Amino acid sequence: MDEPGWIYVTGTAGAGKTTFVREFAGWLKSAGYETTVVNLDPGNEQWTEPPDVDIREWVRLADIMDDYGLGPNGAQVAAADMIALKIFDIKAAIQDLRSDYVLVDTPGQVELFAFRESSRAIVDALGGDRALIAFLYDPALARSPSGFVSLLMLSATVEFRFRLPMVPLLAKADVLTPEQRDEIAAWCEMPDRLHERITDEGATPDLSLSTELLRAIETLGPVLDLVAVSAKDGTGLERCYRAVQRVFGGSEDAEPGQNPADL
Ligand SMILES: Nc1nc2c(ncn2[C@@H]2O[C@H](COP(=O)(O)OP(=O)(O)OP(=O)(O)O)[C@@H](O)[C@H]2O)c(=O)[nH]1
Ligand SMILES: [Mg+2]
Repeated sequence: MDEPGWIYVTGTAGAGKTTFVREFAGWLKSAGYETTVVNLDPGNEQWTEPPDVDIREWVRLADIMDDYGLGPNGAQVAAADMIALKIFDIKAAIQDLRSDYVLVDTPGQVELFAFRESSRAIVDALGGDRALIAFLYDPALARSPSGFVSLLMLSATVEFRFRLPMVPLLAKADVLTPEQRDEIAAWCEMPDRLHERITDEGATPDLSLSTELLRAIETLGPVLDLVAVSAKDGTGLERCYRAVQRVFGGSEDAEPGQNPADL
């Protein structure tokens, strides 16, 4: 059997990761792909539909907080190390399900996930060969120029840490007006426009910071093919699928036996 395509869904707290995983999994399944949903967040108690493989069977945040007297962030750090120790059991449970795609929901605190060495080990052990990161841009941040730049930098940091290809997604696109979506799209294509809007927001105390950040944006921004998605109304899921397929190097078309109308 071919290695499945592993999609690790990350983004800042509340960006819409869990909801996106559920909706995109539904879309993939209706397009005819065997899809496994994995919850890698030991603190996620909010699944309306249980994931296929749930880290909480092995490691639970609430138990770690009780057992070690830790707060939620300290417990997430401890949990990442505990998950790494169980990773081969978790991988076996996922492999038993034999799927085309594995959608992985990751902990809300992206910086904890991205900056722990054990997270890198977990991703490498699970599916390092055919894997990508779907990074969700929270619209509440992405709609302001400085928020957008902060997310650009954060997503670059995550990509740099995991060394995996990235599919950037503008989440909850339904909460943005068409004008806001157009403006964000323009920032992706025209760094000068973003430069102007950042300057309008005022200079940073250290002027070289603005200059250097803007130089980085000129490098990162134009290659940003940000796909607007909404888990609420299903917008952009097909474009998201095509972006995923481009990374995995497969055909963007439906595979034999699939109903193209579903794509
Ligand atoms: N309007 C709208 N709301 C959404 C969408 N996706 C998620 N939400 C809402 O955003 C909130 C956070 O969604 P989650 O899916 O729990 O976000 P998350 O990134 O998994 O959150 P953490 O794991 O706690 O970091 C919830 O109230 C969702 O109902 C969307 O596409 N549109
Ligand atoms: Mg979540």
